[in-house]
Parts: sequence; structure tokens; C-alpha cells
Amino acid sequence: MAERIAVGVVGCGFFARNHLSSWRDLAGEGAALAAVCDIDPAKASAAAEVFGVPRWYSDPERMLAEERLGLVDIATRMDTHRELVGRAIKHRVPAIVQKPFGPDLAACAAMAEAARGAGVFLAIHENFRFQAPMRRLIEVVKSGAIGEANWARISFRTGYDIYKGQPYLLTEQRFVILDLGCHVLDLARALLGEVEHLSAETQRRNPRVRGEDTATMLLRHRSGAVSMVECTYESRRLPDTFPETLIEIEGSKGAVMLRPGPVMEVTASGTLTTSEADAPLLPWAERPWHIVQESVFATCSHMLAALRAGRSADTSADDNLKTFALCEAAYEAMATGRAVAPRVPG
Ligand code: NAD
Ligand code: 89V
Repeated sequence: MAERIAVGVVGCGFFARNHLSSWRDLAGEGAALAAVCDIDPAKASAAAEVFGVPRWYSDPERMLAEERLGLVDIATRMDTHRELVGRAIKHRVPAIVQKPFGPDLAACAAMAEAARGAGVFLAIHENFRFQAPMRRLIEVVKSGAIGEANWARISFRTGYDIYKGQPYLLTEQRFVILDLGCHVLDLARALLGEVEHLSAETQRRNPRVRGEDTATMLLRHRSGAVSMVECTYESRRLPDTFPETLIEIEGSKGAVMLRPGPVMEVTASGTLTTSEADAPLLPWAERPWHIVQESVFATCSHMLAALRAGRSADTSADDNLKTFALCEAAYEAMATGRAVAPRVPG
């Protein structure tokens, strides 16, 4: 049995049940849900009851001071991250923070620098690259089966009513690039490597929302590859593929596609192979969220393994600064009408 790591979860809102279910399922890998915290005591106590967590708090500072945590998982919204990450670092507790890392690049850089300076593990819960279909896709590309990947289209288009569960998204000034763009831009990095420059067009197609709900971005990667990266919460296409990311990658020797289903098509050595690429339906998951939910489990599992091994997570704070720099570059490109090179601090 692996050494026990006491986990505290901060934020017991809409998405936290996926974190709590995952940590509970990771008991066999040594995770022990020790405490939950929400500034709303009703949410904290309800989460403790549903997930059988021994203690609950409405003050994160108290939880960090009174518990002997081996890991704090921060599942609150971005505007709270800097303060909560600061508290975790002060108590020298390794921390994971949900995406988006922060509200702007300066806040993200400050958190990354503070963690680096203190030598405290800090990672971002950037779960798209841990989705079951993406894990396979990354493996195919890395295997060399399609040769050098030199063109891609990465596309998340839906009209699913995300505002029902996450009404705060209606009033975000910087909306889809931060909320969803961070996921698809991270996939672009994971699949094709770092980015030299990008251009972007945004639209606000839903008059109910405050910020942009559609982004169409064109990336030139350092390898010479080009990718078109798109996301929208305002598509009227049927069937609606929420929450699938559809991907086409062409390489010097073949191609790989993730089509609705999701179904994977690999063309290598002139032969097409088609296979089902759906994520397993975990006992606590429900469609259509199951791909996201399984990726939360996979992300938490990755974090636990990295922490145990004394190494950074694949989506460490320093790694995620590169993804966040792409989000900022997209806003700048949209505002200036120019291609922008991402500026990664630190
Ligand atoms: P939410 O508003 O429903 O929940 C946030 C909770 O945090 C609330 O209950 C609130 O009371 C609590 N909170 C706020 N400040 C706090 C503090 N200082 N200490 C303790 N608790 C505090 O939000 P949500 O929809 O659950 O989203 C949370 C985060 O998860 C967001 O950043 C969102 O982007 C992200 N998210 C990620 C995915 C994904 O697939 N990775 C999916 C959905 C949401
Ligand atoms: O990340 C998010 O906020 C979710 C999604 C379904 C895209 O994962 O809305």
C-alpha cells in the first residue's frame, strides 16, 4: 500500500464533486480525503457528508493550520487562486489549482514564482490532455506513426447550456479564451509543441453573455507546424458533440483524426485504422460529462504520482504559464489585429 497522503479540497461548488469523487476513488493509491472547505458552510458540510470526509471548514487558513495535509486541491474560481495558493505556500502544502490558473498572466507568474522560490509543488488541474482519447492521440503522435506532425485543427464547438451549471460565465469580461481556450491551446502545445506566434479573431454571438463566446486562432509552432485552434459555446450544429474536442492532425507520413463518438482514425503506411476512443464511464459519472469526469480522475492520479515521485506535474505551474501566455497572446492578437508571439514570464 502506497504511503497515505492527506488531501484537503477547497471549494465545494459545481465542479468539485468530480474532484471529491476522484480523490475518494484514489484511496487505493494512498489518497485520503481529510477535510473539505468552502466559505459557504452549507456547501462544505454537505460535501463532507456526501463524501464521508471527516472534517469540514469555512476558513481555508484554519484548515491549512489545523490539518496535516500532504496536498491541497483548490477547486475554486480563478479570482480566488492567488490568495489560496499564497496560503498553501505559506503552510508549505503542495497544491493543485483548477484552470484557468489565474485571471491574468501577472497573477499566474506571481503564483508560479512564489512556488518556485519556496520549493513547493504547484500544479494546474488542466485536464484536457489527460482525457482518455487525448492520451491515446498524444501517444500516436509521439510514436512517429504519422511522421512529423505538421498541420492540425483542434476544435471544441458546442451549444450545450453550460450557463445552467456555471451561471458566472455569463458575466466574465474575458470569457471563452480563458475558460475553454486554455484547454484547446494546451492541447495544441501537448500535440505540436511550443508556439512561435498566433493570430486570433473573437466573436460574441450570444447577446446574453458579456465577453467573447467564440475564438478562432491560427498558430505557427516552432517546429514549423501550423494549427487552427477553435472554441465556442455558441454553435447550433447537430449532433452537439459536447464535451468532445474534435481533432485532425496531418503528418509527413500519415494522419490521425478524432471524430465524433469519439472515434479515432489513424492513417499510417497508407492504411486507415478506425477504433472507438471513448472514455470509460466511471461509476459516479454521467453522460455527456463522462469524458471530462474520467479526465479529472486521471489528472488527480497523475498529480499524486508526480508528488510521490518528487517531480513536477506535466501541467506544473511553470508549464501552464506557457499555455496562459497563449491565452494572453490571443487577446492581444484580437485587439491589435496582428500575430503575437507569446511572452512567457520567469
Ligand atoms: P462554483 O462557483 O460553483 O464553485 C466555487 C466554490 O468555491 C463556491 O462554492 C464558493 O463558495 C467557493 N469559494 C470561493 N472562494 C472561496 C475561498 N476563498 N475559500 C473556500 N471556498 C471558496 O465554481 P465551479 O463551476 O465549481 O468552478 C470552479 C473552477 O473549476 C473554475 O475555475 C472553473 O473554470 C473550473 N472548472 C473546470 C472544469 C474542467 O473541466 N477542468 C469544468 C468546470 C469548471
Ligand atoms: O473546463 C470547463 O470549464 C468545462 C468543460 C466542459 C469545457 O470542461 O466547462
